[in-house]
Amino acid sequence: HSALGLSQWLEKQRVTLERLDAQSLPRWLAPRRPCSHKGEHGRLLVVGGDYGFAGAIRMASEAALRSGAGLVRVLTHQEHAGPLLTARPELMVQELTEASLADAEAWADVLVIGPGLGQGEWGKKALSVLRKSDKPALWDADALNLLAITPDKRQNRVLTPHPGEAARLLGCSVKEIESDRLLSARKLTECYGGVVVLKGAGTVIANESGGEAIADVGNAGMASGGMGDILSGIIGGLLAQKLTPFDAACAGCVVHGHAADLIAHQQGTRGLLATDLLPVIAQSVNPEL
Ligand code: NPW
Ligand code: AMP
Ligand code: MG
Repeated sequence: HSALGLSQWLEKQRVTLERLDAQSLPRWLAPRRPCSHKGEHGRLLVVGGDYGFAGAIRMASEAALRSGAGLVRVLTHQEHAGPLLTARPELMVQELTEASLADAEAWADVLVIGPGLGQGEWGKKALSVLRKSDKPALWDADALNLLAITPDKRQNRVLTPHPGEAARLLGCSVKEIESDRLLSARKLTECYGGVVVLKGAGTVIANESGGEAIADVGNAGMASGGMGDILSGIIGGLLAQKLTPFDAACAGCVVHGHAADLIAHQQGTRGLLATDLLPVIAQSVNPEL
């Protein structure tokens, strides 16, 4: 991936953190047991996709399937259910209602909330229900914007802010976040607990017990809409496969960036689409090949 420039850039920034790249993947992603079954690979619930953002929930839930989650269930608006099922019949899609949310929360091993959730009453209500759950969870996008308004702290949660969301969570500017990305990630774990994935070129992963690493993968082709929604699905899918929150975050960032690098080597960075990653995630998540 050095041809894509990230490694040299990290070198210049004098980054001293543990650098994770495609070579690291086998430590988290052992080949599957030949006799395994779908229940063993986890039940994941993905909630979001308000009007105007239906693509986000599709990208997150498809990425979760491609990262190997056993079963992926989606709760969204009724109008988005049909197109989602046509695109990806492997998904189990229902309208988001009080009853479906209670049922799906009880069914799931892991929860992903935020992609395209919006910050209106619809999204707020879903988040207020799921924040009472003690199941491992990934919060992204609007779940982070809502968390900034009503903060809490907990351990078994992965937060995946981009610098704009991180600035909202810490009540500071994007410039301050970017001036010391490791310090920003540490402050975020201190305030909110769990694992923080501070996204951007050289994504930083940190937890409160001092686990810290940087993803030395990815490229500027990833600076395009939907890329973060794909990452949420990948990390959610890995959590469902019982990786610890810190390992799921580290492995997920590497799977994501490595998939984008495989594509960028073929077609360059400009014009790379988030959905281009979907078929390549399977390659990235099977490092024994
Ligand atoms: P600026 O001003 O652009 O430079 P928002 P969002 C800043 C859904 N999506 N470094 C940025 O700065 C998501 O899931 C749906 C520095 C701006 O201030 C969410 O639910 C899609 N600054 C919802 O849309 C595809 C950075 O953050 C702000 C930065 C809103 O999410 C798109 C922008 O962020 C999208 O995923 C960086 N690296 N990155 C779909 N197809 O359905 C960001 N900023 O206001 O949180 O909006 O990220 O687009
Ligand atoms: P989001 O802003 O939520 O869509 O997330 C964007 C995703 O793309 C994150 O995983 C970022 O780390 C990644 N990304 C964006 N720009 C770059 C870049 N220049 N180099 C590497 N990764 C990037
Ligand atoms: Mg995002």
